[in-house]
Amino acid sequence: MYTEIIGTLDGQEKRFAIVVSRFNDFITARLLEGALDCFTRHGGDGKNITVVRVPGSFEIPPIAAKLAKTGRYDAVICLGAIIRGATPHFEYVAAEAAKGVAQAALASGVPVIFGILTTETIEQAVERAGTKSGNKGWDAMISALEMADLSKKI
Ligand code: INI
Repeated sequence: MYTEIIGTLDGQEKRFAIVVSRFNDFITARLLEGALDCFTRHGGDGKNITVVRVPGSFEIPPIAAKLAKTGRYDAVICLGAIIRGATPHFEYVAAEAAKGVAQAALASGVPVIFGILTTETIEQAVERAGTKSGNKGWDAMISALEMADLSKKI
C-alpha cells in the first residue's frame, strides 16, 4: 500500500498570472491564446487571470519572481519564444530564462511554469504555437493547473 498525491486539472477558483514576452509576438500571442483557452476549458474564469507583458524572454524571470512572491497567485506561467537565428545571443537569453524561471519557483514556493519555446528556426516555433506540434501555451496551462493543485495538497 502507498499514498499517492495527484494534481487535478480543475481551473475553478484558481488564480494565475501569465508573463508573456513581446519579442516574437507573432508566436507568443498564439501561446497566450492557447493558455487562456485551456484555462476556460478547464473551468477557469478569465477574471482570475492577470497578464503581464515584458520586452523579451530575458525579462520574464524577474517579473515572474515578483508576481510569485506576492502570494496572490496559485501559479505563474511564463510564455516566450527564443529563436536561434544566426546570433549567439540565443544561448545567453535561453540559459538565463530557464535558470531564472526555476529560481523564481524555488525561491517563492509557488509553481512557476516554463512555457518558453527555444527553437532553432521560426518554423519550429510556429509548429509549437498552434499548428502541427500543438500549442505549448496550452501545455503550460495544463502544467500550471496540475502544479497548483499539487502544491495546495502538499
Ligand atoms: N528575446 C526573446 O524573447 N526571444 C529571442 O529570440 C530573442 N533573441 O533572439 O534575441 C530575445 N532577445 C531579447 C531579450 O530577451 C531581451 O529583451 C533584450 O536583450 C533586452 O534585455
